[in-house]
Amino acid sequence: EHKHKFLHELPKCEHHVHVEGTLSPELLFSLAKRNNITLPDHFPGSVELCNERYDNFADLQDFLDHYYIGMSVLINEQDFEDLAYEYFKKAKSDGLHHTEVFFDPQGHVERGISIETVVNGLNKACKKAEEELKISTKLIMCLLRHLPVPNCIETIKSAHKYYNDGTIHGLGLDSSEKPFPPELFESCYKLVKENHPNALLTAHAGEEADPIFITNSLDLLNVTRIDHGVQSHRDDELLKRLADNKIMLSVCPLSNVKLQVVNDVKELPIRKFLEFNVPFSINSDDPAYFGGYILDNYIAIEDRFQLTGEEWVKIAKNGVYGSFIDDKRKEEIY
Ligand code: ES4
Ligand code: ZN
Repeated sequence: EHKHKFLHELPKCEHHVHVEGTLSPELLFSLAKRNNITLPDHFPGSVELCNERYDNFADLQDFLDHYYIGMSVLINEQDFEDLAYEYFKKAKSDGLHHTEVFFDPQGHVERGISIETVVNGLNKACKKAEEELKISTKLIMCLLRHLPVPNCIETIKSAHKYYNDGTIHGLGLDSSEKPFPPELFESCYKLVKENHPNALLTAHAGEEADPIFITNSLDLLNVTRIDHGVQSHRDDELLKRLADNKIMLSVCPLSNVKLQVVNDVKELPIRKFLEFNVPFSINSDDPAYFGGYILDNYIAIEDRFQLTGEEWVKIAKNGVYGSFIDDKRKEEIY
């Protein structure tokens, strides 16, 4: 049945998936109908036209322009629950054990959907997935870096109660990278760190931008993980630092191809990361838009790099070790 039985059975953890990026064209149009949403004229008008559009993103910004329109069909708590639970079922069928899910509250609050609606719906899906699918889940709130810092601060304040009651477990930073460097968000990360010292801090860095964005995210935002981080291969000192401090990179191979960060998966610095002992995990990012879920991303790496069984075990163990779960859960998974 499974051509890649070994990869399917390998215990996989996902650390980089945007729940809004799991919105398939099918679900998008069905929610548009259910919620009476009229999509703009320039938006692809069918599942087929969406899939064509998804093969032709020029870069990150071109993708994001489409993505923020797509999420406008998400209105009610039930929509968020349905969205997340569909993803959990699919990921489970790929052999996933644990997932840390990003969401963008500002992308919803700015169109009049309350953070309560978003978080309640997502949290219901998380609880159901833990009970029925026996996977573990964590929600990580991301700040949209193209929005003003005061808006980000307000978002954090509105989320304090969810950090306190354990519904939200971390802070991330996403959206357009190059014009909005990490140093802009120092006060945001400080606010979360001071109020919620156990929250996981992570940030998208070095997806399209220079490795200095990674260094500054470590130095100024105090993150303990880097999302993407593939540009780190241009700075050997940085690679040593990532290895020495066990900073895990959440790499997203199919995303990097679709957004033209690389021309082919074979250009990713996977061999260099292994050589330098930089921990990394393999992730889907926005699977409904980038042509594959977590197992497809593992398969893409295997097809290009023919890793040994030992190398795959090391990657899987690094993913478990780098997950935001307690030691008991880590042992259960591996
Ligand atoms: C994203 Cl690939 C990527 N990069 C930055 N922000 C994002 N939000 C959703 N996908
Ligand atoms: Zn991402």
